[in-house]
Amino acid sequence: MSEYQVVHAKSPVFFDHYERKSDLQHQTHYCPGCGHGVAHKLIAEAIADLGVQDRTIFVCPVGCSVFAYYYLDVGSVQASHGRTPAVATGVKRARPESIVLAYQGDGDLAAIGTAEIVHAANRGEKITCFFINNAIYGMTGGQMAPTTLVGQTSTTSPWGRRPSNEGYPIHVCELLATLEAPVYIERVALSDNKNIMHARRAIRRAIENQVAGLGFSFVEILSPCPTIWKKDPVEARRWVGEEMIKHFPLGVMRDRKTAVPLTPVPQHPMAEVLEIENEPAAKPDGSHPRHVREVTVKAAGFGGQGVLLLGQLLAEMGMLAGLEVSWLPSYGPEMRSGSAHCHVCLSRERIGSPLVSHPEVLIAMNEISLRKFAPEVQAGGLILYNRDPLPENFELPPQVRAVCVPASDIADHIGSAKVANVVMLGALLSETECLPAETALAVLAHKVRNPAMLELNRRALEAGQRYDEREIHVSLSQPDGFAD
Ligand SMILES: Cc1ncc(C[n+]2csc(CCOP(=O)(O)OP(=O)(O)O)c2C)c(N)n1
Ligand code: SF4
Repeated sequence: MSEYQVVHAKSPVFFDHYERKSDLQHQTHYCPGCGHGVAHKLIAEAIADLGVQDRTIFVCPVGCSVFAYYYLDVGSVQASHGRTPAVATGVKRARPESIVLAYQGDGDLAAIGTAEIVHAANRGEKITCFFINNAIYGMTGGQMAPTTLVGQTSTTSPWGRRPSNEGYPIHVCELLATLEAPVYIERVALSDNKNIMHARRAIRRAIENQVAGLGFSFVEILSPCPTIWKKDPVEARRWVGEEMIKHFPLGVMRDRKTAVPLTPVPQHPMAEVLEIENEPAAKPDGSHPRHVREVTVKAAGFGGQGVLLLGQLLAEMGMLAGLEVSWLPSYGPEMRSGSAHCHVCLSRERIGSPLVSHPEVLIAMNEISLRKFAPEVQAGGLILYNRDPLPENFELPPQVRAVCVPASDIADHIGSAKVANVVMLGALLSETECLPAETALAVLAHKVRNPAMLELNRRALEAGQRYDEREIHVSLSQPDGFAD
């Protein structure tokens, strides 16, 4: 009878099921013998043991480990290729109490994102970076990486890496160890059980440093990639131990118990930086100024029509009203007459994404924008069009209302074509009642310093609101898509 019991349990930091695939939800997408799976396991165990699951944010890279967020039950952010340390910097600075883990492959970290890792390390960001060095670009089929060994073949170096043509492999740990700020740098290997246990300690140490509020910690993990190396999992591990370690020696290259003292940068509240007075988020009874829960707007037109400014005005009004806001501009290289549009969200709750794919309100300052963006408007949504009537052969999307407000003509009449955007703002406020007009006046008074121009803006706002009340031309499409 056995005197001991083998217990096999998955770390609670892993999800119970991996929902990426409809079947085999207990399996990751990694190839058999891949180092990523082992590295995930060691990281998950360290997070669980240190009791920081609830405040960990994992920044996923582009590469084979792009789907790490399907496995680790922690906060996740997906960075674009090479940018993981930059994204981690932003997250850590915005949420200093969180434990931010950046994770990258060698193509991602040492080629595409060389600048990001060097500067994050040099700034001594209080983040933890894990660097999976498998000497190759795995996900894209085996191109040469900066870490590919001399003589190692790859799809882009079929003759074997030659220093005379491709340079020598980059030793990232040694490179970062020339910088002042990092507190911890170590290279480990997933080559055999002894080294894996060593990697486990290093990973834990690098996270512990962050829990203790120390600075930049970095662990390079030499890792097998059996598929691209065309070896079976056992051979691949052996190759890590026999070949990779020869070229990338293991060991601790930096270990400071305290961070290099850097003078902390004072952080100021956003309202102070923007020189605005922030009203309380809600009235004492918990209600907000208007009934708005969330309004999403896309404003589009030619460059020069003030659509980006219109979005900014709305966003600043939202801020004044204590709402969460976002403003995302999009424009071409032309300063004038190119197309421009912006996405605006006003919400009582935190905004997940500033991208407005299906706006409730489209402000179309020209026909091109109307035709381009109208199909995106949500059912029950509204289009404000800067002309009366709607163009011929234009079909409103199902259950969308269009209101024609010739804002440019009205602005000309007032005395400046420049205020057409504010006429539209007036019409928007009166149509949706999303925010009170006084908020618009307060924002305009803050933005427009010239008294004559401010007066024009005030009249434009009023004209937009009044026009909406009097001469409005409304078209309404039926659910089947036919305008009435
Ligand atoms: C800017 C950019 N360049 C190139 C690519 C294509 N790409 C996707 S993954 C990848 C290689 C990733 O290799 P590595 O970082 O070593 O990770 P591994 O897959 O080996 O884990 C490349 C080149 C991309 N998505 N974006
Ligand atoms: S290709 Fe290599 S790095 Fe990618 S999952 Fe397979 S073994 Fe892992």
